Amino acid sequence: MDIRQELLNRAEDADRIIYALLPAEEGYQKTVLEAMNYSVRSGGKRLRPVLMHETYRMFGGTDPAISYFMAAIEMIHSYSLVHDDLPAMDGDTLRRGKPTTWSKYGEDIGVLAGDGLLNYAFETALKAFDEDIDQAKAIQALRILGSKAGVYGMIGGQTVDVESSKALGVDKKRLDFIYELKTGALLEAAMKIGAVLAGASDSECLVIEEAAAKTGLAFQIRDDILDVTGDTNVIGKPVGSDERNHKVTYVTFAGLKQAEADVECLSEQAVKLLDGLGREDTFLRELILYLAHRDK
Ligand code: GRG
Repeated sequence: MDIRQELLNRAEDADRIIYALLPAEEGYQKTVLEAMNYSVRSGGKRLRPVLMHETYRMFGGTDPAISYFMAAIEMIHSYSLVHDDLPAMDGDTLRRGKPTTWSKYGEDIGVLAGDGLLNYAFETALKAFDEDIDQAKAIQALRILGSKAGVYGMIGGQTVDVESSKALGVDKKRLDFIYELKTGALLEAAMKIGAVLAGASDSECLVIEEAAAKTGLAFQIRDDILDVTGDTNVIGKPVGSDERNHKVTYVTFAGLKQAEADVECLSEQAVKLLDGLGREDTFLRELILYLAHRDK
């Protein structure tokens, strides 16, 4: 399987689903709607909806209502990037090779576009209830989405990250906490929601959550490595920013070589967990291994 091409194909499928659920750019509030759609449409690997869809398929899910959750998780991911780029946080002007939302629309609209996307994500996920869907499973999926994106998930991780980069400093335990929540939580949500909606058992959902956590940690360590060894033209944002901002990362603690080895090991552990479920899914397996070696 050409995993790179296969991921592109599936990302295109995800794009079609997500774009169809974006809000119309009309009315007095048109500017914020445009900025929201700009943020979502500006590219990205669509990993979270693709992981969700594939986990759903792995457990035999076929219902199109999954689409609303796929779009919702990408909207939440996009909002997190929009807010992360704001001057109050990283102050970045380039993402995915394009101007960041705030640098194109202004800081005020940047804040509102992020807020709008977060809220619209839940408005979109709730549309699943208009379809013929198992309501108990959809409620469970909503709970996962809310908690993994919230203060006990991604926002919590981002908070500790922001504080650590200011004054408090960071030790390895704190860094693990940040990575688990800031990056891992949303990947866990993606895969767990796929599993829950497809009717996986509680124990299967736990295995998926653990595999996703390992994938998330490997993904973030790879991100740290790319900030040292990556190519700006490929990544679409400046490299070397961690060092410029005196940011302590996994590479700081482990060094490049060990970090590379740990990414490999975590990805293999994630794949082993999936294999243990006894459900054939070559794409998911290959994707996790590919992410360990990604160059963007
Ligand atoms: C502002 C609440 C709030 C959270 C921000 C996601 C995040 C938390 C910050 C972005 C910066 C960062 C390095 C996050 C770690 C996760 C990560 C590597 C995000 C980038 O995800 P990709 O590579 O992005 O899937 P694309 O562009 O492909 O969608």
